Amino acid sequence: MSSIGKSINQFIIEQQLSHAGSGTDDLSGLLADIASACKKIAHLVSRSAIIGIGGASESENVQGEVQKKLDIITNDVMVEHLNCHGYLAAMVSEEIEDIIQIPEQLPKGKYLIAFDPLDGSSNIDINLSVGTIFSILRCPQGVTQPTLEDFMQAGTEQVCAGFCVYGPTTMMILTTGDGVNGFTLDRDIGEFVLTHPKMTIPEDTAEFAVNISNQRFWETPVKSYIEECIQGIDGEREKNFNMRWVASMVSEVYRVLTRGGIFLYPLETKSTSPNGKLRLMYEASPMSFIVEQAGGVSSTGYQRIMDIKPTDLHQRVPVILGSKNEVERVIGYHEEG
Ligand code: AHM
Ligand code: MG
Repeated sequence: MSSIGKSINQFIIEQQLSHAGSGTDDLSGLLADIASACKKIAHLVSRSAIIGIGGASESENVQGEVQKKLDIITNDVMVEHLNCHGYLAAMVSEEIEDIIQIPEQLPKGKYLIAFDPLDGSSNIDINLSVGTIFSILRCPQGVTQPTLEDFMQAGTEQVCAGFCVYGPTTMMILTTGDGVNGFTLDRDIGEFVLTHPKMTIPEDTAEFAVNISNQRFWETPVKSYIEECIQGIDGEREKNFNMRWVASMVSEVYRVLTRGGIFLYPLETKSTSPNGKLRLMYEASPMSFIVEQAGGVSSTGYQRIMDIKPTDLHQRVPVILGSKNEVERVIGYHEEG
């Protein structure tokens, strides 16, 4: 029987039952809370101009970036939806410097979460897609007040990763390590329903995404690769490439999941942000889990991103992900030096 149209909650519960064989655990409850938060965020994003919550705030986040009003509001939405049902022991957010502990009077759970509540938020005011990215980890047993060390887990330890895109439609993309499924928010019934089962990334592509204005900072392997894409049919590749840059990772990864492609935010040797721009725990790591589960590859150029054990909550890493053959080609250039 087709599972198209199944609600996200039903889908997760059935997936858990089919694997554990015994019953569901807190993960389905936690995912239901995340879905509720994302529905609220979708609503706020679509009404931001009408209700006067567009534009910049007066504060900066831990990375010194000016926060949008919606960065702060959506962070609060995530925290409020996720801290009260006893599924989590603590949270990490792009917008908050330290670990967010669950208030003392509330029950603690067995999971940890890292999230970017509104990725690509520079796009809000120009009416382009933005999104929410999250990564779920297990909290070490017996820990009720998690510390930095408890969060320092490699991407391979993730229990679940997902992201939501607030675009022409609102979509949630999810993996629990058993493939990747896409759910569309049906606003008539207020539910995410399965519309894109078993998403897979084509192994080959002729489309790349990179912020080419940073070209002067890249290392030779990335410079050479992008140069050969630009040369197209006249160069070594003997085929033409197309380029896209939305400046919203959720949209770029969604595009890669639907029609293939390669996305790069590489190492930038002489810039102020030498490790690239993207954050490991709530951007690179969850996206890498999703990309690998869809048959793609995700690397810094030198190392599989899923293997990196973080040393800091807001650590940045270079990201090169997408269609297998293309990413492996770039990794090959890094190996050649
Ligand atoms: P953000 O979390 O502050 O929104 O930054 C992350 C975003 C990604 O979604 C996107 O890939 C990148 O920043 C775009 O960077 P740039 O401004 O260099 O184009
Ligand atoms: Mg972000």
